[in-house]
Amino acid sequence: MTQDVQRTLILIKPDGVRRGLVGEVLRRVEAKGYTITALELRLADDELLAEHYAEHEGKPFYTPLVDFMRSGPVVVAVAQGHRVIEGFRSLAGTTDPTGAAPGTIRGDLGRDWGLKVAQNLVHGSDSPKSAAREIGLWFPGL
Ligand code: DAT
Ligand code: MG
Repeated sequence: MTQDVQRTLILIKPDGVRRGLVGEVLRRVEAKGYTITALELRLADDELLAEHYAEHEGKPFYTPLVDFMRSGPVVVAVAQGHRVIEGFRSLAGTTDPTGAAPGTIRGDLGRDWGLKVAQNLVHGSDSPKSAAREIGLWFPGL
């Protein structure tokens, strides 16, 4: 396999911060062997979240999603490593935490709380293009 060192944007969402799971999520990223190259706790504003979730604008869960994402601080991180974009998505598990596989962050630690938006603890970029865009948004100049 050819070397493909990538960077990905990871968010620990407000539910993860509130529940005290920051260390657990970062532990899993590091245990997998990825390197954390940027890390910050931040309260995101509407403008940034609108950019970040632009692809979901107009969907029924869009407004609840943005409201949820600014309901408390998020941890913003960049992780680096060979195929880390796919690798972190695999660590995170599928979007709906109820069905996410045990062993994944969402599968082990998340659940459906019966709300309008899925609270699933983490975000990870889904492609090299998204990763470049999202890292530029959250860490301009990085
Ligand atoms: P992912 O975070 O797995 O990349 P996504 O980009 O499709 O998922 O959606 C962004 C977030 O929006 C997701 O983490 C949780 C929420 N969400 C997505 N689809 C949803 C749905 N059908 N109902 C409620 N919330 C949803
Ligand atoms: Mg997504």
